[in-house]
Amino acid sequence: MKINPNHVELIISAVKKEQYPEMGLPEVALSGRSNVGKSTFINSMIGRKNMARTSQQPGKTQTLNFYNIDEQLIFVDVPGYGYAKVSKKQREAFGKMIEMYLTTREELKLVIQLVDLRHPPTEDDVLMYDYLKHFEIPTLIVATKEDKVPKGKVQKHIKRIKQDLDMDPSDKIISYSSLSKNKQPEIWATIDAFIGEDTTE
Ligand SMILES: Nc1nc2c(ncn2[C@@H]2O[C@H](COP(=O)(O)OP(=O)(O)O)[C@@H](O)[C@H]2O)c(=O)[nH]1
Ligand SMILES: [Mg+2]
Repeated sequence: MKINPNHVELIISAVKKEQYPEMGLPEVALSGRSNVGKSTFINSMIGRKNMARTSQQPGKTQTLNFYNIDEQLIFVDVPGYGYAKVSKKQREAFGKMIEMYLTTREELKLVIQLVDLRHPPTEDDVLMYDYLKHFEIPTLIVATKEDKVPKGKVQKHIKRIKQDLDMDPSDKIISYSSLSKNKQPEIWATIDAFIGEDTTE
């Protein structure tokens, strides 16, 4: 997919369902721990430095942020899980909103779950992946911050992530660096394959 970086805009930071866009565009949601690099990932994919706001304060993104990507798809930046400083009540409220979105949103074609290539998945990462599989939500795992892992160790870390997540063999995992943007074509091709499904028939 070719994206014009100038044709990217934040449609809405939604706190409730009624605010979700009704443009009928396919949606790709980003999920992952706070600070894993979701906003940076979106920025790197669209070739913009500051479209999705990256957080100095982790856990700050507490809304579902819908980004119109060149009228071709919508990236949805989902609040990061596993952030301790959010109150339990707040957490439950976000949890409900995210759950509703993930399980009922027809436009949702793919969840890209970001994990940190440097470390084994956290308990929250495992829970999130299990959740996605339970609801049969198409998933791509992107193991990010690849630039911080020595080249010779990348495969070993990928293997560990696959094992710890008990990954479905039909799901794909791609290591990625939002700085070097290596393998961006492969990620776009994967996104294309998932969002293209409906239009081919
Ligand atoms: N070295 C490196 N740093 C990254 C990468 N992706 C994100 N970061 C950094 O990780 C921090 C958290 O990123 P952010 O996008 O705000 O995470 P979010 O909370 O998941 O949205 C920021 O300081 C980013 O610059 C990457 O691929 N490589
Ligand atoms: Mg963010």
